[in-house]
Amino acid sequence: MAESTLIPSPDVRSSKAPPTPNSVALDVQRIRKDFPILAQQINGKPLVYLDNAATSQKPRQVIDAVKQFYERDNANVHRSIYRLGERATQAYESARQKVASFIGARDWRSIVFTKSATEAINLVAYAWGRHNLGPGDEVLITEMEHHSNMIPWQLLARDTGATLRYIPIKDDHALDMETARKRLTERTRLVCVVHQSNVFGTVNPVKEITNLAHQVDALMLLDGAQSVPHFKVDVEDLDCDFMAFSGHKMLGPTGVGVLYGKTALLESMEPFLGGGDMIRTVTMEQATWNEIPWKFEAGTPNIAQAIGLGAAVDYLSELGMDSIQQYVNELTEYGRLRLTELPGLTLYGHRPTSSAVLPFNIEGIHPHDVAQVLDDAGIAIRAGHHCAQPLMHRLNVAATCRASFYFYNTFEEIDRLVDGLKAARSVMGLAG
Ligand code: 7TS
Repeated sequence: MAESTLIPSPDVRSSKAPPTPNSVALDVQRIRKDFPILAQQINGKPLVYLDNAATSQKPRQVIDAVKQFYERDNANVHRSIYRLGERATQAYESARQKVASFIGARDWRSIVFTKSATEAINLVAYAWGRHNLGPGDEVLITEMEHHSNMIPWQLLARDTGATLRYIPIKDDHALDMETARKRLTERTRLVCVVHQSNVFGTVNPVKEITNLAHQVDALMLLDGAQSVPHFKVDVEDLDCDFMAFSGHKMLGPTGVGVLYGKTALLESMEPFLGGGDMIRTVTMEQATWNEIPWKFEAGTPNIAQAIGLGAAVDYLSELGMDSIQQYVNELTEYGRLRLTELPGLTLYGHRPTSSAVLPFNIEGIHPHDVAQVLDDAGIAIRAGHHCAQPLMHRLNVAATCRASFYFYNTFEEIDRLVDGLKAARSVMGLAG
């Protein structure tokens, strides 16, 4: 690691004093009471959950919405004339409208429920990519992508003969926009970019990239898996053609994700999966398709999970995305400041545009050992390649530790993390 070409984030030791805890309008102690899981002890110590980039915890309001659906309204959707069926359909479709308005989509028909961000991206790769791309066409992605926004394009290139190209990152871990401009040509048909990196927390200049993509008539797909939970994302303002995200990273249940797509595009696309509900008429030989978005929702959807996601959106909206963003920014900045107290610690990431995630390594300790020692202290962080192996390769490391925050985390929990890391150094016999 000593030979890594990485540059650590700019010196934060000289930055101003830590922010006053809870300096924005979030009553975090009250908020924490909504999250039953946070009240537990691990190994005799209060749980400190700092793996929010992997999945968020769920407030009682979301758990109750799912429970209430199963206890009161459970029936299949879009097919039953009886009351329960009507209530289930109404609740499912109302969740869709909540999601549409949460991301600034004018038309609820733009919202396709999938099982995850991963499935949403694959939907585009199959239902658009395999019918529109061939040899000579290019898909442009970045070196910063999660495997979910990389493997579907590798498979698409393999199956269609299209070429997959990359926007590299610079040594300061920001996207190399100069190269991006050069690689956007008339051959580029689709550009797929992570809005906020799950490894760095970097927020990429996606509006600028969308403009560049549209100048060469390429479509723009945003991976919003980390951004949508953390700040106000407005698809109309960004003008992206597609956006994928997951419910479970934004307080919702697992098993539900979203594909946003411009309606004209979705209408022009072939179906992804075939089955019930996605058809209009069927004969023994052929079929015609349902209207969007149901054309892309074959079979019984994840009804309870979508309803839970609707409750999650209500919860986030009530707190306010701007307050959430500001509080998490302050937590991240405080974490960054505190982490640099530790000798031998390298922080990765492009500081001015990153938040919510702190990736780091401590010289002389394997990331998995760090995570193990922290777990003994009740602190959950991630250690590994974060489903971004090419990025790890670029950083010249096999893995990193990663602490990732959400609005229910506290400044005291960051202090616990730092104490845990000091303990890890001492367990490993490192001086200082
Ligand atoms: N895109 C990004 C940027 C992600 O961070 C993730 C998951 C995905 C796509 C895929 O989401 P899924 O819900 O379909 O799995 N990220 C992580 C992570 O950082 N640790 O565990 C999962």
